[in-house]
Amino acid sequence: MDSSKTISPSLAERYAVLLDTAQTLAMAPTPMALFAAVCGLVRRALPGSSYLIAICEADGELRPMHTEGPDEGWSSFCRETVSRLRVGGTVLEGGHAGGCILAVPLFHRDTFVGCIAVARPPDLPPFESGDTELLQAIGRVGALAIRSAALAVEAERRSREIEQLAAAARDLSASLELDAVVERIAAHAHQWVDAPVVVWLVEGDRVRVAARVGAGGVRVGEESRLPTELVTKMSSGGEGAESAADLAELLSAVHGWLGNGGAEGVRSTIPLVAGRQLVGLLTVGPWTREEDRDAVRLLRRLAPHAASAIDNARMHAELRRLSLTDPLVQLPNRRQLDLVLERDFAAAARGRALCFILFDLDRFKAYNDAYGHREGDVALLKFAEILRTETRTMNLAARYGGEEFAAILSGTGKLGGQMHAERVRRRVMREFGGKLTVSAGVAEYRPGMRTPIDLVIAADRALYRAKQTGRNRVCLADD
Ligand code: GH3
Ligand code: MG
Ligand code: MG
Repeated sequence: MDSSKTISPSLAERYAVLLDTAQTLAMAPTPMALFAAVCGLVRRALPGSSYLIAICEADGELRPMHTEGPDEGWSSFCRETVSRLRVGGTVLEGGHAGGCILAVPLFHRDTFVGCIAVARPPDLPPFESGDTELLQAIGRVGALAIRSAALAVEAERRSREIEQLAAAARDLSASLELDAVVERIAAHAHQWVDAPVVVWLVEGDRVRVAARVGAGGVRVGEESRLPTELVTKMSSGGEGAESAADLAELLSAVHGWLGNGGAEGVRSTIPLVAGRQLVGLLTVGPWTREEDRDAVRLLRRLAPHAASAIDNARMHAELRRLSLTDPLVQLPNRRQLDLVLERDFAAAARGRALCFILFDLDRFKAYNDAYGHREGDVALLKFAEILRTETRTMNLAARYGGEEFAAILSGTGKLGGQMHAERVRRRVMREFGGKLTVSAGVAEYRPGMRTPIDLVIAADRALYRAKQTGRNRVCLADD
């Protein structure tokens, strides 16, 4: 006597289920309704406590699509049994608390589509061969519909992802400021994955923390050196960079550096490669949720957009730097001087001291005539270097134009300016051995001045006096 007879539906009922299957599947209006309908049929035919319909996804993983009843740890069940199911095997094994689980694979033609599983608690009789055959029969009838539904779900998920990706890529390309770009990358990643995020920028062989969201073992601004060889290999292009064995070495360095803070979960690092250049890294984790796996996959697809946004922002910064730098002497040019003077003049109007100095090389035309234009250029470079090293980094030394240079000393008055100009003048005497000299006019901000031009005119007048009274000297503006 088979004890299952007492709990299982009659043979006639089982056939009725099978006959109903095709019709039920044909009537399901949506993929999710279809999964629920299949599950309902299985429940009618095979009493149990929990049910699972899982789908084999494009990456070969088996994912729960629909479950009913208490969770039997279906996600890990799928991971552990997928290799057996894929080759057509039926799975019959112990479930929670002494129960048992029966799972059959679904095949459409020869393609592994997914599986149906039923869990039965210990107080019900164990599964028998008739149960397996019935489940297989339902699977055979339902496989095509389940496959189509799974494809529809997958297509919908992908189109949602494409929308998300497009929106994020648009957002990243909307800014040309590097700081804003890395902040946005971190914000998007954190929005998608429920875990700490760090954006690293690679500059030469250095890697620096550029943005961070959520708890993490590193601070923005921290940096470290990477083996140059590694960066070169990593920069070998998108796919190559991902698969390079060296990536593991790099990541373990970065991950070791991040520390784990005792947290469980997976940490993922995504290389940001623009062109053939490794421009940064994105680390997310530790993450634990199943849906974070999809989010990380999506982040990998965002990576090229993130990398090119970083690249563009850097290019923009470089162009801006070039447009503000004199190409011959590599000092800030007149344009940058005007910007800084505007800013410092406003601060001076609020009470901060400000000194402006104009330098003009003496009889430079004659110097050119005597030594040639090329030697003249060398002299300009040398003077620029003297001015640069004599000027503190908080101040500004600039090429004003031709053989004229300027210094803006913020927080300094006329006497401080005079000392600075004198130091420069004496060094020129020393380093050029008297063959070239410089004159300077020094002016400080006065409350009557209305615009920066007033300050420049005052310095120019002082310079004119230096020229008139013999050159190779520093003159102060009249009060
Ligand atoms: P002063 O003492 O009155 O300033 O005499 P000066 O000869 O220096 O003044 P002037 O304004 O007559 O001549 C400036 C010279 O600077 C003329 C110009 O050829 C030269 N000069 C300007 N820019 C450059 C440059 O980029 N390279 C070189 N080699 N010479 C330059
Ligand atoms: Mg001049
Ligand atoms: Mg001159």
